[in-house]
Amino acid sequence: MTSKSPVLVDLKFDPKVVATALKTAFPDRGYINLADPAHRDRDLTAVDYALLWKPAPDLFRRAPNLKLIFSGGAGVDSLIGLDGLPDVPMVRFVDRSLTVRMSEWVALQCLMHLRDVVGHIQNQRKRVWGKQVAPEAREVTVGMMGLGVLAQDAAAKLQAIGFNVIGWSRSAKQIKGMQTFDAGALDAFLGRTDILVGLLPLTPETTGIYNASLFAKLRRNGPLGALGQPVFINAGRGKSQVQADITAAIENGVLGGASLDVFEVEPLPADDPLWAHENVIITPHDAAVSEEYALMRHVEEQIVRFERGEPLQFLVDKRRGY
Ligand code: NDP
Ligand code: OXD
Repeated sequence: MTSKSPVLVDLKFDPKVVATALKTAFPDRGYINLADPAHRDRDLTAVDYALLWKPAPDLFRRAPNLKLIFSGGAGVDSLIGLDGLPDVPMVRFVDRSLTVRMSEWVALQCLMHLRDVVGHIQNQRKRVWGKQVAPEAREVTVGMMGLGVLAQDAAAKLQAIGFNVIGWSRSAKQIKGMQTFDAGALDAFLGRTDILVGLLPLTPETTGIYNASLFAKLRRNGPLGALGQPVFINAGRGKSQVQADITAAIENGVLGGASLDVFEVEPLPADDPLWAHENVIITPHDAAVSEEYALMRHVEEQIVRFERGEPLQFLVDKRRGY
């Protein structure tokens, strides 16, 4: 009987959490965890599988016989384009818990802006009784840019709250209860959008897509109460946004507010002007973190499928870039 290949793990997550999750993972094949000093110098030439998030630059040279690569996250932009990336299938992380967390974050941000939570907190600190009459969610249109796994779940939850939700994606889609627009209909989509939610992967086409010209096409004088201007929310990738344009749009009133989980440079530098804007909500790329136990289970399940000759799930189309 041939022995099973261990799983090579190079995840730039919290090393303690990864080590704990690995204790019970891959019992019949084992693993090589490059974060563990005891594993660091192991021979990787016979390894078939690698689970990666921001891997070491020499990883593909040290592990030249990989058959399958797993992304430690839903996004694969940090893997695609890496020097030496072998031409083997790549599986990304799609997981219930990650999806649910993202939907919670998106719903939270939409409600924060709908109900001007920041304004209320400022009033509270000043002991001001500043009553506001917010629009109802149904009066507000949330436009989702990207209609993949995460955006579709978030959209359903926003609809349950009452928002009117529309969506835009590369290929045309039919989704119950939602007006959708394909790539060629971007301007029509933007012109109906009060709260823009970005859940796009980072590819050459989506780099810098959230810029001044796009913000200027969002619906103006919409129902967003005290704000009156559209809001931009992004949890996709930071390099899809032109950050200087967001700052300018907030300052010149093209945008009434923003919620950003991702940034051109992470961590967001301490001197970035976005930190200081009262109507910008910043979270440190933690809208939906990968849960390590679920990640290991997902990798195990896909390896079992692979070894049985069954089709893999959540395959990345490397040509498209996501
Ligand atoms: P999916 O691959 O399921 O969906 C991507 C969507 O974007 C699809 O609808 C796709 O269109 C659309 N799209 C891609 N390129 C274009 C384009 N050029 N023009 C128009 N639409 C485009 O991804 P997920 O929903 O799982 O994840 C989305 C992204 O969220 C990830 O790539 C990652 O960057 C980010 N993310 C962020 C996290 C965080 O904590 N902030 C956590 C997890 C993910 P089509 O349907 O036609 O293919
Ligand atoms: C991901 C992320 O892509 O956490 O999963 O950003």
